[in-house]
Amino acid sequence: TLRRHKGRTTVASLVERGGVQIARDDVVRDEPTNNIPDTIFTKLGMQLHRRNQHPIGILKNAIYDYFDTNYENKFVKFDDLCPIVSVKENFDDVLVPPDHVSRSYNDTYYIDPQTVLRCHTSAHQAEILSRGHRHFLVTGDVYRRDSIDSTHYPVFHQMEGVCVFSPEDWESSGKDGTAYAAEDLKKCLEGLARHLFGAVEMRWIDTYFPFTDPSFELEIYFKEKWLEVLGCGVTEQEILKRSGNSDNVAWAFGLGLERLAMVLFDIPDIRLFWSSDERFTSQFWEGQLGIKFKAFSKYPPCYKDMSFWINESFTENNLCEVIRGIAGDLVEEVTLIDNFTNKKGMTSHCYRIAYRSMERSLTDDEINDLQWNVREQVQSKLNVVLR
Ligand code: FA5
Ligand code: MG
Repeated sequence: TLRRHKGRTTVASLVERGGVQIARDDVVRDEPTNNIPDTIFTKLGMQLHRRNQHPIGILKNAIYDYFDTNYENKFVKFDDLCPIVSVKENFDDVLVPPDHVSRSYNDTYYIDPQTVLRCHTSAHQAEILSRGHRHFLVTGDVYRRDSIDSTHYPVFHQMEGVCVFSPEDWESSGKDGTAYAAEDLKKCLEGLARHLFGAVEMRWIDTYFPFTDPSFELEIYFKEKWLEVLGCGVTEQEILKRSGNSDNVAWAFGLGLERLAMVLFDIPDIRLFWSSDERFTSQFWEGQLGIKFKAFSKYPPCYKDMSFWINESFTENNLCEVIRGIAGDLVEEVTLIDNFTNKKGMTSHCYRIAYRSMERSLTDDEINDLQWNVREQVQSKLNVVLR
């Protein structure tokens, strides 16, 4: 493969990642229109959800089983759609307003101004509906600029489910289409949670999505906290109308597969899904849902604090991206621990960075090196003033 550095070359290099071919042009990459770092780029095509021995793949197959059994194999499955999609597919087609924050370069990875790494599997809803499908599941890797902690990672996996009803489905129920679909949706997902977990504490939260109304989130009680595992709702009529379903009603959901797998297999940190350490990978077996992960290490974390005066363009996502660019999966958590504004109106933030390897002990030298690099790049790339 051709790789170019610096220099104003216009030759794009073709890079292939697990069947995904993309033109990669280092000139374009250096423009602000492309905000995809190498740590993310190298995840394209890994497709953890298609590995039958990996917790994400095992979970996907278990959810398939639930739908096959309860819906007589009606749900058509897609798990190999390209994660590189148009802005139209990712946002416009699911009615995300033009000024919605999720469209910003701070939240989404852009390849160019019209092309993104999908930030949700909902990016495929409209197209598949337009092709005439009425029951389907879409599984895939999704990408988001986000904060750093044990339940957030910039690449994760979602499964989308869509189910379309026609008037005859709800007319005999005495309910209107929306009420019928909302009730069916909750029943379906509660059944799925029981299929996966048996007894588990869960609760529904009302929320907002541009593409559904009403909208809900399901939370599961895990390690003394409520963990959000999915978003769902009754599909906005406009989406159905555009796809030739004017008289119909539908529900849709988007599951966070890592979140569910963390609960199911007792996996304490989301970074572990990316581990190739045999002590992780060898613990899971195709088709086996009952396995509880045995932590093979509790290496000590190391905390480093860092304070700086922010500027107007400072965002926590940018900070996290810089830190991850240097420390990769050695960074476990980034937390704002102090925040104040002085009399001159200058705002100072203090962040605590937790470094910890899942696989080994880190040396003091190694951590000091990382932290030194982080300080330097935070200063130069984010234009903040270290204190
Ligand atoms: C969505 O992505 C909607 N597209 C879901 C949806 C589909 C709603 C269809 C209605 C109809 P949300 O941003 O809440 O919603 O993400 C869905 C799930 O992905 C979350 O509940 C969570 O389980 C998971 N998730 C979100 N961000 C992360 C992250 N950074 N790391 C790991 N999992 C995440
Ligand atoms: Mg509405």
